[in-house]
Amino acid sequence: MKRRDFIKLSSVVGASTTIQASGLDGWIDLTNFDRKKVLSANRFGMFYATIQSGEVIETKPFEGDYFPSPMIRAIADRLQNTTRVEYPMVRKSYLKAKGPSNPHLRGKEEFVRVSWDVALDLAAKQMRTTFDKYGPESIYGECYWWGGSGRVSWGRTVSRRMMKILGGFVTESGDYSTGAGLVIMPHVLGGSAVYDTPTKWKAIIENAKNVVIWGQDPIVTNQINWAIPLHRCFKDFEKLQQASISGKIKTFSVDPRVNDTARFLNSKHIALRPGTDVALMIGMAHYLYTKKLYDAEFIKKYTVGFNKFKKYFLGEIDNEVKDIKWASKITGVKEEEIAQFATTLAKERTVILCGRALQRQDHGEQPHWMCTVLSAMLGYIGLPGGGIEFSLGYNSSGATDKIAPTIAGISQSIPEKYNQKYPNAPWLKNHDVIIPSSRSIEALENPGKIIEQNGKKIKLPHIRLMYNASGSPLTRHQNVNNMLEQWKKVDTVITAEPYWTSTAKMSDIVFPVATELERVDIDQTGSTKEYIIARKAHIKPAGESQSDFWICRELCKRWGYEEVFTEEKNTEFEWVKYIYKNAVEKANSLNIKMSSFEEFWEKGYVKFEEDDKSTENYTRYEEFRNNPYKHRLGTPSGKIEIFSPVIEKFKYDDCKGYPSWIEPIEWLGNKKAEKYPIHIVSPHSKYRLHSQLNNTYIRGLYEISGREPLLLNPKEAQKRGLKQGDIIRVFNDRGEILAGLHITNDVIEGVAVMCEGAWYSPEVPGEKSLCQHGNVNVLSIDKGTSKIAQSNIAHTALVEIEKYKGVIKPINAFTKPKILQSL
Ligand SMILES: Nc1nc2c(c(=O)[nH]1)N[C@H]1C(S)=C(S)[C@@H](COP(=O)(O)OP(=O)(O)OC[C@H]3O[C@@H](n4cnc5c(=O)[nH]c(N)nc54)[C@H](O)[C@@H]3O)O[C@H]1N2
Ligand SMILES: Nc1nc2c(c(=O)[nH]1)N[C@H]1C(S)=C(S)[C@@H](COP(=O)(O)OP(=O)(O)OC[C@H]3O[C@@H](n4cnc5c(=O)[nH]c(N)nc54)[C@H](O)[C@@H]3O)O[C@H]1N2
Ligand SMILES: [Mo]
Repeated sequence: MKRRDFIKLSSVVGASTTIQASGLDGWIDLTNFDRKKVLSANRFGMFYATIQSGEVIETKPFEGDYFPSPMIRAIADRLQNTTRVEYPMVRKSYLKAKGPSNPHLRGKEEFVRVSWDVALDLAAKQMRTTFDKYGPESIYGECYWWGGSGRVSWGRTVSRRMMKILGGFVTESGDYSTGAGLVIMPHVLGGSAVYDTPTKWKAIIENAKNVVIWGQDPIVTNQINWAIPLHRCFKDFEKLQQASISGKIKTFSVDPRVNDTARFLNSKHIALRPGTDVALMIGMAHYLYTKKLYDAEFIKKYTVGFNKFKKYFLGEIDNEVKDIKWASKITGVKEEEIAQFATTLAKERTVILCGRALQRQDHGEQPHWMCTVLSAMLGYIGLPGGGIEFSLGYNSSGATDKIAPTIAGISQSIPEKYNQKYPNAPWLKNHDVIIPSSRSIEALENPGKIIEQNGKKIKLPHIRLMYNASGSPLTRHQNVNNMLEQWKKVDTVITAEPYWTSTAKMSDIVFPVATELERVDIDQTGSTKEYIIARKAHIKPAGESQSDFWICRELCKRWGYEEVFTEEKNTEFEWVKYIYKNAVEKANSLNIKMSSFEEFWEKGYVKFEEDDKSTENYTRYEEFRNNPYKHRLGTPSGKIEIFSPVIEKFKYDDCKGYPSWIEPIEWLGNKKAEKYPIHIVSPHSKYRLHSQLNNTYIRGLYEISGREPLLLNPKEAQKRGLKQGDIIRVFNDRGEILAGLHITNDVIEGVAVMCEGAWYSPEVPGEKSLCQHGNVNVLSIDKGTSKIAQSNIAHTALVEIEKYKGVIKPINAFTKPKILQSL
C-alpha cells in the first residue's frame, strides 16, 4: 500500500491506525530497545535528547548554546507526562446533543473518548454553522504565542490560517506582552520601539557609564525566546557584570524587589512601590530641570512640546508641583535618593532599559512615554552607550547578527490562485474582527459595547465559539472568576492542547496535540540567525495526538478546502523542504552556500559562521541624532513628541497630550489599600514559560508546601503572624488562592511577588472558588490600560494575606478529568 493511501485509510478507521500513519517521510524509524542521541529544539533552546525504547530519557543542552537554560532538563518529563491529553475528547452533554448543551457543566462533567472523525466532524460542523449564522464576529481565535513553535506546525499560525479559510474570526491587535507600549510609542518615537532592533550590547559595554534596568529581569526573561534561543546575550551580561563589579559601569535596578538580574549585576536597587514609576520619573524630570542638569540643547533640537510638559511638572496646570518631595510621597523612594539617582544619570552617559512590566499596568502607556522624556532630558539618545531601549532585554537580542537568510513559514494569507478557483469562498466575503488583545472576555460580558482605542471606536463582537490553541486563557487572562462566568455564555469551546490544562478541562471538544519531538518541522535560532534546525519526529506522539497542522487541515478538508490549507504541499515534511529551498535561494543572494537538503536533514542543522560586521556597533537613533532633518522619526513632527497634538485631540480622561501621573485603579496610595494593603505583582518565572513546565518535576524544586511561592517582606509576615513555609490565603473581592510563603528582604514592605502561570486548581471546578495551587490571575483585574491602548493591567492589584485555616484539599490541577470510554 502506498503511504498516501495508508493515511486515507487511517483517517477513516481512526483510532488504532493513526499512530502508524506517523511513519511518513521525514519521520525517524523507531527501533525499540536501542539508545540514541538526537538533536532538536524548542523555545527553551537547542538540545540533545537521549531516546531509549521510544522514550526520551534525558535531555542535554546543545554545545553551541552560549548559556543553556536549566529548563531544558525538564523536557523528557514534559513529553512523557501524566497530564497529556491522549485521545480526542468531547464533554458528555455536548456529545449527547451533538452540539452545544449545558455550558454550565463545563469543568464538572465527564469527557467521553471519541475517534478523531467524531471529534473533527463535530467541531467542523459547529464552526461552519456558527460562522454561517453569525459571521466572523462569532468565532474567537486569539490563539496565543507560546505553545509549540516551528515554521510549519506552530499552533498559532495554522489555527488562524484555518479560521481564515473558514471565513474570518475575532483576532487581536497588539499582545499581552507589550500592548500599551505598541500603541503609545508610534506617537512618541514614531515606531513600535518595543519590537525594533535594539542597540548592540558591544556599543553599550564599551561606552556606557550608567546602565539602568527599569522594571525588567533579563537574566530570567532571556531564558526563553519567541524563536529558538541560543542565549548569546548572556555572554554580554557577563561582561556587564564584570564592568559593574569593577566599577567601570554603574548598574541600577528600579523594581519593587531585588530581582535575579540586580543580584547578578550587583546593581544599586531603587526600590519603589509598584505602579508608581511615572511619578518617580516626573520627580526626576522636575529635579533635572530646576537644577539645570538637563540637556536643553537636545530637547530643543530633537523634541517637541517640552514647554507644555514643563508647565505640568512645575504645577502651573493643576497647582501641584511635581518635585522630588511629591515623587517620594507617591513612590516611597527617599528624596535624597531620587536627587542622587537623577544627578548620577545626568552627569555621565546613561542608557535606560525600559521593561515591559511597567506597561502591563493601569495607564501602562505613561511609563514608556515618560521614560522616553526622561531619557531625552538626559540627552544621550543616539550616542553609543546612551539613550533608551525597549527591546534590548528580550529574546537574546543585542548580539552581533550572522550573515544568514531568514527562513519563511506557513502564513495566514491565502494565495491568489485559490481566490480565483473558489470565487464564492467564505474568506473572500468576510473580514476578521480586530479587538485589542486581552479584551475578549470583556466582549463576552458586553457584546456590542463600543470601546475607544487610539482615536477609534471599536464594537466588541458577540463571540459564540472559541478555538484555543498554543495558549491557555485560564492562566493567561486576568480575573479568572469573572472569566468562568462569562465563559458560560459561549456555545462551544474547542481546545487543541497536548495537556489537560485548566483551559482544556473547561472545553467541549479537546484535540490532543503532538508537540516537539513528536512531529516534523524546521526552525531557526533567534535573534542572530546562527542556525537553521531540522526538527524531526523522534518519538511517537502520545496516544493518538496529532500536530496542529494535521488537525487544522482535517477541519479545512471537512469544509472542502483542504488544498487551500495545504497549498498542495501535503505533508509537513513537504513544507519543510519548500522552506529550506526558499532559504537556499535567499542564501544565494547573500553569497552564502548552504548544504543540500539531504545533508541538512541528516546533520540536523546548518550553521552560519560569519558575523555581520555592519551591525556590530549599531546604536539606535544615531542617524537621527546626526541629522534629524534627513532621518526624521515617524512621528507627525519627525521629532520625539513630549507633547502629542494627536493624543491631545482624542480628549481622553485617562491619557493627556503629555505623559502624566494618573492614579492606578488599585495601588498602595488609594483607599482600597485600607482593606487590601498588599500590592501583588506577578512577574514571569525563571522555572517555566508562563504555565508551561509547571506540570514537570521542576515544580517540586521551588514550590513551598506544595503551592506556588509568594514572596513577602519579614515585617508584613510578622504583622500577620506568618512563618516561612506557611500555607497562606491570598484574597481580594475578585477571588482567593492559596500560596506557599517565602519570607525575604528582597521584597519591599507592602508588596507581594507571585509568578504568573501556576496551574489553576479550583476547589469547585467551573465556579468561583478557592484555587488550591496559586493561579495569581484569580486576583488580577480585567480592565484595559486606557482608551489609548486598552491593553491588560496584570501587575495592578491589591490583596490581603492571612494564614490559611481551612481544610487543605488535594490539588486537582495535575489530574486528568473523569473520562468515559463511551457514552
Ligand atoms: N498575572 C499575569 N498574567 C500574565 C502576565 C503577567 O505578567 N502577569 N503576562 C502575560 C503575557 S506577557 C503573556 S505573553 C501571556 C502568556 O500566555 P500564554 O501564551 O497563554 O501562556 P502559556 O502558558 O505559555 O500557554 C501556552 C499553551 O500552549 C500549550 N502548548 C504547548 N505546545 C503546544 C502545541 O504544540 N500546540 C498547541 N496547540 N498547544 C501547545 C501549552 O500546554 C500551554 O497550555 O500571559 C499573560 N498573563
Ligand atoms: N523564564 C521566562 N522568561 C520569559 C517568560 C517566561 O514566562 N519565563 N515570558 C516571556 C514573555 S511572553 C514576556 S512578555 C517577557 C516579560 O518580561 P517583563 O515584562 O520584563 O517581565 P516581568 O517578569 O513581568 O517583570 C520584570 C520585572 O519587573 C518588576 N516589576 C513589576 N511591577 C513593577 C513596577 O510597577 N515597577 C517596576 N519598576 N518594576 C516592576 C518585576 O518585579 C520584575 O523583576 O518575558 C519573556 N521571558
Ligand atoms: Mo508576553
